[in-house]
Amino acid sequence: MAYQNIQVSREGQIVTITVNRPKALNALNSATLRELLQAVREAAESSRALILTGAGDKAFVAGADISEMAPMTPWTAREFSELGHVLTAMLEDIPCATIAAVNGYALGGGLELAVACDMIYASDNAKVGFPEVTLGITPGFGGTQRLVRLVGKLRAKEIIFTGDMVDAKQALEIGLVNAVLPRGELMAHCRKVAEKIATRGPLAVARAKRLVERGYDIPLRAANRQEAETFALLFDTQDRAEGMRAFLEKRPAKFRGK
Ligand code: DAK
Repeated sequence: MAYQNIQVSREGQIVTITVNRPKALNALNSATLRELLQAVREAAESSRALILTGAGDKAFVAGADISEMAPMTPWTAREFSELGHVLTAMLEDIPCATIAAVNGYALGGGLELAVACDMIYASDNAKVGFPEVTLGITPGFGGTQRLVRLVGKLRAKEIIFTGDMVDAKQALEIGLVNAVLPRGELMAHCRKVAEKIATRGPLAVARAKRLVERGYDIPLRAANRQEAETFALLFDTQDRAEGMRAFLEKRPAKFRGK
């Protein structure tokens, strides 16, 4: 499919999706959200890892597109918010690993995309935050709920209530990003992580992702039961047999996702 607002590239098992509206600092309008939905769905079916980033050297995504939001009615705002919720939930639900390469501003809806990814790596010039309250609104794509789960209530409320930006170093200190890289090294680092994950057992990675995501919101004992069941089920797979045989034969495993 030809996209107007994003670019999609593939290297082996890794798909990179770049939000490509650099003149608007890659702000998300509804057309971009729809294209992202389509591209993420396709990547989920054909790849082991997905890297999400922004075009240019200034921004990952500077939020929802304010010029599109300004004339919205409560009803169209609700529809817009739903699109963002479907996209962020899809990033959590798909079996492949998702990595946000935050190469500059990740604000509002941009940070909401990042915190829905499995891992976040930031360039040293990155600035993240939720400026929604400066516009008289709240985050609308799940940001309040995902941020609090990552950094805890005190820090989440400070970020959301003040609308202040947090720089890359502070973001690392509070556990909002996995690592900070010099800006020229960000994409290479993300690719390296993605390539490593792509060599691991794909069923195991997909199931581990699901266990972490689903287990978070249910009691520990129920989550641990799910873990035990998943662990047992994977013993029925060819990949499990291959992984253990490869270890005993002192060679790299060749996983087939079966
Ligand atoms: N939307 C539209 N255009 C944007 C934009 C945005 N979010 N961010 C930047 N731009 C545009 C600017 O208007 C400017 O366009 P021109 O004037 O050149 O035409 C161009 O990008 C370059 O921006 P600046 O000239 O401002 O660049 P600076 O380096 O001076 O400043 C900045 C960079 C990131 C600090 C600044 O651009 C900025 O503050 N941007 C806005 C950040 C922001 O407030 N983002 C929106 C967050 S709110 C909901 C659904 C969703 C959401 C909430 C509720 N429901 C429906 C309930 C989500 C909301 C958000 O994401």
